[in-house]
Amino acid sequence: MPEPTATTPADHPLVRVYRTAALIHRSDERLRGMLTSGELAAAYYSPRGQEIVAAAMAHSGVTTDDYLVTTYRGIHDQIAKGMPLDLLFAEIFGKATGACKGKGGPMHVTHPDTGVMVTTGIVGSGLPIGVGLATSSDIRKDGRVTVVCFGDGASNIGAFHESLNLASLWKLPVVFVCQNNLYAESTSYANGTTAEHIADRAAGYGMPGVTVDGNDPQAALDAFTSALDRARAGEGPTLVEAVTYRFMGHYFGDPGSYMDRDEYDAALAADPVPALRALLLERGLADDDQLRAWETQISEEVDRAITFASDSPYPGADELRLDVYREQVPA
Ligand SMILES: Cc1ncc(C[n+]2csc(CCOP(=O)(O)OP(=O)(O)O)c2C)c(N)n1
Ligand SMILES: [Mg+2]
Repeated sequence: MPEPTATTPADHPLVRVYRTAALIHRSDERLRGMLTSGELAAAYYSPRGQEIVAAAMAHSGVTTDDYLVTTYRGIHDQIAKGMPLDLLFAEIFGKATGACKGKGGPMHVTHPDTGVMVTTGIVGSGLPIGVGLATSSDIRKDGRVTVVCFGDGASNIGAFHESLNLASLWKLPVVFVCQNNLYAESTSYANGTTAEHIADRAAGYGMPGVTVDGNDPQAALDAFTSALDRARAGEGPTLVEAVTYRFMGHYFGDPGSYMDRDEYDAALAADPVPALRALLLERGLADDDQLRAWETQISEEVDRAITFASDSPYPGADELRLDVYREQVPA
C-alpha cells in the first residue's frame, strides 16, 4: 500500500527515511561500541553505509505483513521492517528474551510478527527461501510481497539464478534487493563479477532490473515503490540493485586493509546519512532543533533496548533441545 501523501514535514517520505536511517545508524554505532569495549561478544557484520537502502525500502509501501528475508549483515533490514529493538538486540546478545530465545543469535534472527522470516549466513541461500515464501503467498492469495535482501557476492551463486528464473516463470510477488556494497568479503566487485550492473542479469530472466544509487533516498524510494506495486499487482518479480559502499571491514574486527583507500575515502566523504540530514535542512523539511530532538529520542530508544538486552538472562540448559525438533525434546 502506498504511504499517505505527506501532510506535514514529519510525514514527508524523506523525513521518514531519515528517521529510520538514523535509528539504524545509532543502533549499529552502539553495538560496535559494545563490541569494542568487550561488553558484547558476538559475530557482527556492520551495515554501515547501507542505511538508506533499508530505510527507503521500509517507506516504499512494505507492510508489516509482507515478508523479509535477509542476511548476516541484516540489522538495517530488520530494523527497517519494524522489528522491536529489544527483541532484536536480546537475540544478538544471545539472551533468553530475544526473538528466538537467544538460540538463533545474530546470524539467524527471525520475528514472524513483523515479517522478518529468515536471516541466513549461507550466501545466496535466502533467494530460494524467498521464492518459497512468495509461492505460498501466490497459492494463498494473501496479498503479501516477499522482499529478499542479499549482497553483490550472492549474485554469483547458482541459487540467485535459479530463484530469478522460477520467480519470473511463476510471476511471483517478490522483490529481489541486491545491496551492492562493492565487496564480497575481501573480493572487490571488479575482481569478482563480470556484469557491469547486477541488474543487467534480470534481462536473462525476463524481469525488470534497475540499478539505483543506494545513497539517493528518492531514487531508492521510487525503485522500491515500482517494484512493490508490480509484485502486488500480480505482475511478477523485479531485481533492484542498490549501489552502496561497505564502510567497515567484512566482519567486526576485519580492518579491511585490502580495500582501495581512495575509493574508501571518497565513499566516506559521501556518507549517505549526514547527506540526507543536510538535504532535509536545505529543503526546509526539518530544522536543526527538530532533527536534534528526533536524534535524542532515537538515542534513548536504542539505549533502552540495549539495557533490556544487557540485563536479560541467558537461556537455561533446559532450553537446549527445545524448539529443535517438531516434537519438543526436553534436555
Ligand atoms: C555459500 C557460502 N559461500 C561462502 C561463504 C563465506 N562468505 C561469507 S560472507 C561472504 C561474502 C558475501 O558477499 P556479499 O554477498 O556481497 O554480501 P556482503 O557481505 O557484502 O553483505 C562469503 C563469501 C558463505 N557464508 N556461504
Ligand atoms: Mg557485498
